[in-house]
Amino acid sequence: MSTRCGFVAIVGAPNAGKSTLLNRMTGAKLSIVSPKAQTTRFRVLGILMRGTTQMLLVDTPGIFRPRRKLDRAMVAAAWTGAQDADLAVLLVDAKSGATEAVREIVARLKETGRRCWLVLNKIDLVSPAQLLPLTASLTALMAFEQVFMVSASNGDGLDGLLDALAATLPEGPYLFPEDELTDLPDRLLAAEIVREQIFLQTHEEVPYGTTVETESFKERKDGSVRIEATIYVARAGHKSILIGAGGARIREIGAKARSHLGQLLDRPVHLFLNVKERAGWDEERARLRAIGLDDADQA
Ligand SMILES: Nc1nc2c(ncn2[C@@H]2O[C@H](COP(=O)(O)OP(=O)(O)OP(=O)(O)O)[C@@H](O)[C@H]2O)c(=O)[nH]1
Ligand SMILES: [Mg+2]
Repeated sequence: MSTRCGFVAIVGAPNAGKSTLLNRMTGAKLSIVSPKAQTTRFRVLGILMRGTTQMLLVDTPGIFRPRRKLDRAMVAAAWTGAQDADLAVLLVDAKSGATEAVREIVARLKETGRRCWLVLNKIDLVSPAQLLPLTASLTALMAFEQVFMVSASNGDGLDGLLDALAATLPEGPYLFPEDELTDLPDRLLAAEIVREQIFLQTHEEVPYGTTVETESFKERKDGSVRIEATIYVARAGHKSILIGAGGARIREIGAKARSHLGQLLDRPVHLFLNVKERAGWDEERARLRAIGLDDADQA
């Protein structure tokens, strides 16, 4: 029996719902999600079996005009994801529509000459009458092979999308064991879950000026795991906001992240967070490497 296997990169503007889509399609929490733009910072692989097809779904950082080294590495990681894939899926927030940011991405996708499908997301937020003109304005810019309309949050339209993806990927052997979900190491997952809480619980510049690194991850004899993580902040002011009055904010970040990680790792978690001020971390190679942005992404 012949099998199929291939990479599908999910690309788009920040906040389009790419990570929500990856999680929904794989049925697992692999990539963190928040209502804020620029949540995802590196490529996240989700492995999904559908019949005799192994789909390798790649969530990528939102594409925007980068300023900092961190931003440049994020955007470069997104384009590398698209470049390395058999197929790119451009995810567009149907509510925001064909914004300038989306148009710029389409122009660049067109230049790459990659196979590309258009997927309109968040259709639960718009009236069906708005979808046709939006599709028309985007397909006028580029010849997408196929167009789908979905809601990553409630799952509408995803079955059709998954069936079509499974059928279009090239024939070939599976590249990963069939029961594998991702290649994301637990240490990185732990840091990401802490960062997700920072994105959910702090505002303005604070989440963008923050990175999280797992310092130690130790399995204990009683079956629990002890995790120590450092939160680097770019400014002293951010440190006091993160810690909060009497340590209330950092306690809440730790409590939510610990409970979430306990579910994901399926065992009790002891989580210790340490906040350190480190001006310029977002320009430091070592910090970027620690979150999986390799040198190739730092052009
Ligand atoms: N109503 C609705 N909200 C959605 C849908 N998909 C995603 N969202 C919400 O949109 C916001 C952004 O979702 P993410 O999945 O983090 O978006 P992203 O494209 O990964 O964003 P970046 O990583 O910042 O590029 C979150 O608040 C999601 O809950 C959808 O289909 N419908
Ligand atoms: Mg994301």
